Amino acid sequence: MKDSYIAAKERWAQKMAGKGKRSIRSADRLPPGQRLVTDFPTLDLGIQPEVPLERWELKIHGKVASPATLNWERFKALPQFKDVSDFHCVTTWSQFDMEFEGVSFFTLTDLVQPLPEASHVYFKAYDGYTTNNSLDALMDDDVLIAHSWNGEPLAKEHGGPARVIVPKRYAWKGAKWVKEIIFLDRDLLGFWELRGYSNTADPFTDDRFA
Ligand SMILES: Nc1nc2c(c(=O)[nH]1)N[C@H]1C(S)=C(S)[C@@H](COP(=O)(O)O)O[C@H]1N2
Ligand SMILES: [Mo]
Repeated sequence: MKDSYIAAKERWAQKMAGKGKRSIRSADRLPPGQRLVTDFPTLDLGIQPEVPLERWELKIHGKVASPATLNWERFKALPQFKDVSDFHCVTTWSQFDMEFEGVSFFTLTDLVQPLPEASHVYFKAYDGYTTNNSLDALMDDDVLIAHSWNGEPLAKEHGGPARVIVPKRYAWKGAKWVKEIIFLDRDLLGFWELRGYSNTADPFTDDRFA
């Protein structure tokens, strides 16, 4: 078991126990080339799918021991996780102190049990969008599937019923209207990753394009 994984899960356990530390403010908090906004812009492919809660499903499968298809009731019955993070879009806007609530990625991996060969994760969304992440990038204390933002159910334009939040990556790495989470034993590029965007997408190293 990797030390970085254990450390991240420990930080997450502290947050789940209500003892997590808030992100520390510093002069370096805004990544290079970004400007601060407060109006949470929306970005999508021009489609904002309407997914009624009674038809919503999240299918989690691939290289896992216990695949799961969650309906809304089962998803909301999982341990709930609230966290505050900063949000960075590759089109140069960032917004600080975004409070998202949902189900943490650690809770999902505890549920489906990724197999040892699982190394990457591919996300599919209800609008046809796809994106990918390494499993390492997701096994962090701030990654979640969010259904609420700043105390309100996530609006449709921001990916409601539920979206993925990966704060340490540019925001295109988090699928809005998430529908499927597929664990893989190899990498598979998503929509923007196939179109010239960086596969690692680290805002703090200006890592925008491949
Ligand atoms: N399903 C889906 N997810 C998506 C996108 C999309 O077009 N479809 N756009 C991505 C991009 S480029 C960004 S910056 C963020 C924008 O989230 P927001 O519209 O809530 O600001 O969602 C990401 N997730
Ligand atoms: Mo974006």
